[in-house]
Amino acid sequence: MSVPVTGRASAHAGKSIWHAAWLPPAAFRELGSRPVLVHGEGLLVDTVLDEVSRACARYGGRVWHGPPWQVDADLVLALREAGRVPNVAAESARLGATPAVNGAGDGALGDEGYLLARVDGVTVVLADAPAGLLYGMFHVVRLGAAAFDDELPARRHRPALDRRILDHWDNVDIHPVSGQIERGYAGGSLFWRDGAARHDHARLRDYGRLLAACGVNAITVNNVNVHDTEARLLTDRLGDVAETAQVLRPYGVRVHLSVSFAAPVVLGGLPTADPLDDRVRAWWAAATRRVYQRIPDFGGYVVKADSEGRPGPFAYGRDHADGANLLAEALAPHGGVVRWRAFVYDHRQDWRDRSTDRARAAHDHFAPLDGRFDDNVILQVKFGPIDFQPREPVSPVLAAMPATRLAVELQATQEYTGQQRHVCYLGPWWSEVLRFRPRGEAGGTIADVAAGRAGAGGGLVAVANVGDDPFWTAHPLAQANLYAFGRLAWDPLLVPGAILDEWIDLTWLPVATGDPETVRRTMHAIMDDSWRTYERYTAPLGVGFMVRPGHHYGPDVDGYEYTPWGTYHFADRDGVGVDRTRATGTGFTGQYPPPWSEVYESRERCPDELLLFFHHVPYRHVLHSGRTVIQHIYDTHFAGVEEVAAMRERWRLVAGAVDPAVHDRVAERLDEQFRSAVEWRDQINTYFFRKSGVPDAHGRRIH
Ligand code: GCW
Repeated sequence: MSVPVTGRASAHAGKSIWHAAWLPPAAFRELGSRPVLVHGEGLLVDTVLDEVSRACARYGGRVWHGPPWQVDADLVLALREAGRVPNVAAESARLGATPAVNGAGDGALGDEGYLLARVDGVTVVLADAPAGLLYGMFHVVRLGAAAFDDELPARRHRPALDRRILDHWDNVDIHPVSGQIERGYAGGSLFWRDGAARHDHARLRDYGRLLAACGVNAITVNNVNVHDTEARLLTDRLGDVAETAQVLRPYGVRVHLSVSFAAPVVLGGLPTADPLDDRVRAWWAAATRRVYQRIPDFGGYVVKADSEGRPGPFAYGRDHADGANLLAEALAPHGGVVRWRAFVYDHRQDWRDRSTDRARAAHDHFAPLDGRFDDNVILQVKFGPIDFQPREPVSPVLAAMPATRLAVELQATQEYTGQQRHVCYLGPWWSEVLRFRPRGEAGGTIADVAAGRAGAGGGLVAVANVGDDPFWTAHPLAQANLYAFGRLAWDPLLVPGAILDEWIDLTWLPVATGDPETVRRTMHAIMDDSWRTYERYTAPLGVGFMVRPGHHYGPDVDGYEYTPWGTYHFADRDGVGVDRTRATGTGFTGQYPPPWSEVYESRERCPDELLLFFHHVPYRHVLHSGRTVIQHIYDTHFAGVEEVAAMRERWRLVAGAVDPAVHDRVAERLDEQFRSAVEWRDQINTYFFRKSGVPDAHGRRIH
């Protein structure tokens, strides 16, 4: 038997119907079938109450909020500051009179934390602020029946990072090149359509709900490439931003705005946007004051400056610190931050010039500025030195600026990882990045860098992968990337396979599937290793790109080789790869601290998967795996295609066990993934066979 899983919004006849993603009504079955007590006041407490009430109406439970308090609750959600809880177990937990709770460790719960415990047969969530209660409630939902198990350990939960943000690259107008959403693969924007706000509050609210349930607490509503109409969101179109903020506020999601550095000129009519000019400073101060008048909890600005043609401080002979501090000064009185992007490089370089190296650019520009940024500046750094490739080393900027708040930027939208036509679960890749220790085993992780002191660092950001597609992410399995992003931002030490289990449990509920265990096994078999599968059939050994220029989908080995974009592989008849060593190459390895500066410098010690990122080697160079580079290329490309074929088979076997609409959508995408993987394999293998003249050791067909 299979039951379609749609959101409550399916009731909105005539409006779009969308998939419930990880919050179908049945996810609330356990909570909704019990007596629940909610104690406390506030906007987000009202959200909790609303969620619990709807669940109880559906599943036969009851909810109490305020007197008369005659209730033996199974679940108590209480704000500690609201005073005495009319439930013996919860009250003793609140007073710290319960040994299990006291054993759960000390420490304040903060604005978003909560304590979850099972006390004398009652499940208790305590928080010090309404957002904590909301996150605690979603934790109970995640646990399902286990939330009411007497074995549930008492624990305090706090996010490791305060800032957990999704940047939407959405345009208000349909841009002639980048469309409604730049690098968007899931239909139109949730916020904007064809030059105007959409006002689709039901859908937006559901989006906020999905975000809160995985821990995301902020979004940016427009593209970092700020075009003319979008620039005006800061001024005369601010009302649209305020409206979005209002819809998302009950779910604890704050709104940020991408702004143009040239705003004082294009919007304010000033002759200059020079960051040291007093008129410019006054203009930003006034504009920002107006933003906070309309949106008191506004998060802040995002700026892409002097990057890929965007305006910036260089035009006035100023540097990035001058530029960022200008906006920081305007935001500071209101508690806002400016996220200044470090994605700055020369996109008009001469491919003949082998000394210029795009990988070096962010460090060259920003590392010397460490210590010059104001406290409310966050430097937002792409996780790798190039551009969201399926494999890159971690950006050395993240180890070079101890006196600056740094945010790590990931890309959930799958620009370079299959554009939501290919299955590519990014949890394992992000986890690897977050656990990387740029100073070696004795030093901290990238997650520590993003967390800063006590979580107050720059945080974790991802470019969003959702749109108005009924499945939110077009590929239904790409929802897992959004979910995993939120969960990793909350706790970077979570294990990607366990996150996937959470997502599977919430999304593919037993009531909706004929055979939950088979569905779970199938999901894991398809998704666990899907990022590595993608890596196998695309550009090899960390060399990157080899995609079609412009739209970046599908293979084109030399597509970028003779262009100004700085993404080259330098394949010739003898070998392939980019020499980024200090000894003979661009010197990029010198931007890393030890031990990585030494490890990457050495052809022998460099990890196989990054060899061609750092070294130009002969085709017969032998990897740690024992295979030659050329044989590795052939083997992985044949293997990658076989793995996709196996995914497709597995998916066929669960037809009938999942919602037919979801099944069809995934099946159609897997067909395309298979076609595309074959194309990648054949172009890459043929290219390197023709260049090298080295035959495949196994005599397989190469064209
Ligand atoms: O990867 C590149 C994308 C651009 C994007 C840019 C950026 C928003 O191809 O579309 O522009 O990165 O991160 O600014």
